[in-house]
Amino acid sequence: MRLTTSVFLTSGDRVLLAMKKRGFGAGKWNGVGGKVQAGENILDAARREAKEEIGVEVGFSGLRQQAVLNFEFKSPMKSDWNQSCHVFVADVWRGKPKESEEMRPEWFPVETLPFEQMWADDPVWLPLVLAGGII
Ligand code: 8WT
Repeated sequence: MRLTTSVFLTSGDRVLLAMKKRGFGAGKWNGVGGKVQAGENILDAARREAKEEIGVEVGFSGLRQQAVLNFEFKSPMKSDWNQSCHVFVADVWRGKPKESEEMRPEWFPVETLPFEQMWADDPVWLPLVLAGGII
């Protein structure tokens, strides 16, 4: 199964989500992240995607891994979408989140997340992760 990462920056009671502007998941608010490349470890992938997608540098020590989520598509035609997604939360980073060609970042209060414009699975696990839970 494909390895992916998802990183959520938090600041007090707010979380940074990013609107995916194109490709897989376009039109949804998401963490930043994506596919782990060949020869790359998961932490390096998480840091690379944060830099590429919103221009922030997250140190290794700032990234807390809080979930591993296995997304399995039941349709054989979509089995290449299956992914093992490693979820990180970071409250320390360098730089101001900025828009890229792929992502438009925005802060949301953790109590009012825009679930109607997010993946259907997010309400199941994201509040638990943002409350500090390990999944
Ligand atoms: C999610 C990123 C995803 N769910 N919550 C995702 N964040 C249902 S498949 C799926 N990518 N892919």
